[in-house]
Amino acid sequence: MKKFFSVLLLFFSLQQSSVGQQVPESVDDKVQWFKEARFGMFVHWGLYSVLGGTYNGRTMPDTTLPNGKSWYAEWIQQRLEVPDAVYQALAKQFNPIRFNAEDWIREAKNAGMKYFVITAKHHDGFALWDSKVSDYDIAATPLKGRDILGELVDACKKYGLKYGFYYSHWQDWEHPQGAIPYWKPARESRDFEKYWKEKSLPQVQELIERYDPDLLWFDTWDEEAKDLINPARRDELISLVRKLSKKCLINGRIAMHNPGEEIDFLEMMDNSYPKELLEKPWQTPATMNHTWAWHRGDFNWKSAGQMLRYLVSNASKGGNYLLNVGPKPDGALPLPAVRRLREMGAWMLTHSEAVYATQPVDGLEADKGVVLTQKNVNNQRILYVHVMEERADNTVKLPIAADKVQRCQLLETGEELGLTEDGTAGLMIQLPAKASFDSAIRVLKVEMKK
Ligand code: JFZ
Repeated sequence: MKKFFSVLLLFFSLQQSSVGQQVPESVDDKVQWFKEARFGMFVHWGLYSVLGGTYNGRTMPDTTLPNGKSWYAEWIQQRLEVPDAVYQALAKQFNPIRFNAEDWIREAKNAGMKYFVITAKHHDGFALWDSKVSDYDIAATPLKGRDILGELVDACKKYGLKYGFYYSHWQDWEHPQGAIPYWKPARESRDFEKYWKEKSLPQVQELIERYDPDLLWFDTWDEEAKDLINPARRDELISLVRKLSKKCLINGRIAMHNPGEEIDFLEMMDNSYPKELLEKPWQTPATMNHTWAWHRGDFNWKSAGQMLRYLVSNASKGGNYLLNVGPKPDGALPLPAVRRLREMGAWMLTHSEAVYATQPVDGLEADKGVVLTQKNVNNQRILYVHVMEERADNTVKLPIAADKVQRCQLLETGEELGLTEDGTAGLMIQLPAKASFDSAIRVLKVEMKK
């Protein structure tokens, strides 16, 4: 009987820990998954997706655009000066009949992604969930009654992905006191505090209470944000998040110019890749083409191989790669994006052990076009040599002594590779014949002697 009870007790405590909110033991602990994840999916989806880069016969980029360069589809309201009323009425047209949360998350999972971040509210101010704070939200669309974010969260839980939300805490083009782009004349009463208190903070609170996210992705980038998102407001928002969640990570763009010490990870500039090792965990948000949200006229697709090289080179510096997809207004993912996700996933299928939970290798110079990651498995050091370019002589040099190496294999197939000592230069590894590869990156697995 006693035994029965203790088994019962054990059963309940196990239940507790898997069902209830997992409470990390230390601050460091809660960031651990992020440090190991390496690859995530970013999604920009909202009313701007309905326009897909075109308004009133004009398609971005357009020579009349202010400030030339970016023609992100999610910026169309500003870029093509869509009147507020016209833009906000797009809510009635947002009817994604092909939206299926599991389809999206399965693509992310199969690509090898470990987390998912979606624009709960972008700069336009439209909330992708039914917000008590504002009527400018999903409830104003034909989707009324559907909980899009909830469906995505459930799918993430089902497929084992961490999840989080982009929330534009600074710019809000709908709220009369939300911040707007610098080229617009300042709003009459610049009572940002009003917006902050009645929309920004309460919506962040809603997102946490309703969906219990693993991370929040805040966005500031402009000089102007410095005054509005000053250290006091930054810290106010951070304390709110900390008060409501033990696990929710906060990114550095909460206050890009002065993120402070309390944030959990750094956010690189868009599509930018640091050269050196960084103190904090970090990630690069990146696009597959130019735009973030879906744009009918953006054909600047990067190849899967190129994106894998970004992913791996970030991993070699201890960082993550948050790769964006812009779903169409009907909820389908664009096919060029899907093909790239699947190609990347095919590579990850046989190479992910060289990516997830690896460490950078400091102080070991590899050949040009070659990057390194490493991990310890049962006290054995394993070095992964990512060969990202064709090698003229089909060999790779490594500055380590041959007698330190136990075994060197091609990761994908397990084929053992020939090693020769290359005098003082170290080790010369012979790659298999080129003809046997069609992959963007060949990975050598070098097991070091214990
Ligand atoms: C911001 C948004 O304005 C954009 O729509 C998108 O959501 C992106 C992920 O983030 O855009 C930025 C932010 C920072 C820089 C450039 C664009 N930056 O620092 O170079």
